[in-house]
Amino acid sequence: MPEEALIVVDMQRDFMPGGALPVPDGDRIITRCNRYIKAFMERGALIVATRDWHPENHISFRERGGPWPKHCVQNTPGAEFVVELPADAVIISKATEPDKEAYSGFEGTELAEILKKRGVKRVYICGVATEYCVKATALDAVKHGFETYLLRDAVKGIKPEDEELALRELESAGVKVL
Ligand code: VGL
Ligand code: ZN
Repeated sequence: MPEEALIVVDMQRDFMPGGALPVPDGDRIITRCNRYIKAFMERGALIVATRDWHPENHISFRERGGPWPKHCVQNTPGAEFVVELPADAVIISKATEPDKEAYSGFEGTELAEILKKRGVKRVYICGVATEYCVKATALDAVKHGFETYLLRDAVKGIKPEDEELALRELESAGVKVL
């Protein structure tokens, strides 16, 4: 049983430059994420990829008074992964209900149960955006009792100041920033 999992958060087209809700320089961590995916596969870790997977009328969209432009709509090119995932990767779709927002990969999903069932004790996290979905996922990982590591060189935030605050908050919560 794998003791470790790599959780790749929301590495999707709409979060990259040119997408609907771009993370500045988000594309600069694609290669690093791909390298981590390979390295973790080679050491027998479970590979998990979360994806933002919104219905057309999601509550977080501006049309409904939410903070974000329409992004990562289910089964559209903007929702596609930009990283290379193995065939046996666990794909976790989140924020799939019209009236519920979910930044964390653990929120409203089976992720915690899947990790526990597979014997995972430690999780390593990379992806976007640091101060939103990466942060929420890492905080929930700690809450669920996983030893939690953040791969600093393979995350990217929307605003550098907010990203710094998020990293400090994560460290206070017990996340080890590598
Ligand atoms: C995210 C804003 C809206 C993220 C998702 O993946 O960090 N941010 N939806
Ligand atoms: Zn979203």
